[in-house]
Amino acid sequence: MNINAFSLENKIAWVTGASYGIGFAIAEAYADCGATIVFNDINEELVNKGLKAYEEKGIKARGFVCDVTDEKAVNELVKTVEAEIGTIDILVNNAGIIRRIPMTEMSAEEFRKVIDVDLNAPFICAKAVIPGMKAKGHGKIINICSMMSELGRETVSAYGAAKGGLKMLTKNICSEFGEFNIQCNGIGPGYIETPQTAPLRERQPDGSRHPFDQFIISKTPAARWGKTEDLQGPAVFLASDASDFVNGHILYVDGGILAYIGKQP
Ligand code: NAP
Ligand code: GCO
Repeated sequence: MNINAFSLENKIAWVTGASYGIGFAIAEAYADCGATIVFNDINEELVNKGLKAYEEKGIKARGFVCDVTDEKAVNELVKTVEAEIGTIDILVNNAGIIRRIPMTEMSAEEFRKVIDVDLNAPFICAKAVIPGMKAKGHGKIINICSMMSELGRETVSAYGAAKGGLKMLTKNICSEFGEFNIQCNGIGPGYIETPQTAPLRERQPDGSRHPFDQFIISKTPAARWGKTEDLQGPAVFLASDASDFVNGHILYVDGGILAYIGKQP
């Protein structure tokens, strides 16, 4: 087998919302495999924070202030990248938000906001990069889904609806553009230690673990939360030539939660 199939040399990767967290870890892995990194975040402070973090890792990334829900701004970003760096070979739709609110207490506006960032924006960003990928004859689109693409739980109705829709958007991009050698797959992280899940892991006043933290440990065969590094290998695989015949697939990187009924209390 040609192990260079996992190389990302001469590839341009755009990872959305990648100043820190899962997006940063994926972009770092891509850079380690030879890719040129482009990332965006929602404000200049975050972009500068990200640029500093990439620099500390020896990565020369290009950062853009861009709200992924703003189609005009997204198209401008892609146009600038294509003019100044080159056609985007790899898009990772990573930017996302969650609002943990009981459904009957959630406003329609709050629901729409989550759908806008977590589902509409991946559509906007994919639509922006596909023409370049078609012209170049290849492309990789990776949507960061979730276990909530498969399961529900209290207080995350908007997030689950968005991530379930993102799973199906992944399958539709696969269906519509596979003939142009564009592969669109998803990564479904389990429970990962990032700022987004920090509230679920906060120590209790008596120093004990958060009840939800204990719950996730009991539901995970690996008996631990995931780390962003756990996602790097799967993300490189889906961005590389090694996955050219993998399309429309959601790769769950969850330590086995989705396969496990949970440890008996
Ligand atoms: P995170 O720590 O909240 O980071 C998300 C990043 O996206 C932040 O930099 C955020 O900026 C940015 N962002 C939010 N809205 C944006 C917008 N409109 N335009 C541009 N950037 C925007 O999240 P994470 O834990 O790294 O998660 C990254 C992705 O993985 C998300 O899609 C999340 O749903 C998914 N995921 C996470 C887990 C987990 O356990 N952590 C598991 C499964 C899936 P701000 O700092 O301004 O919010
Ligand atoms: C939650 C968590 C999850 C994780 C992830 C699981 O509140 O249940 O935030 O949604 O972020 O999506 O795959």
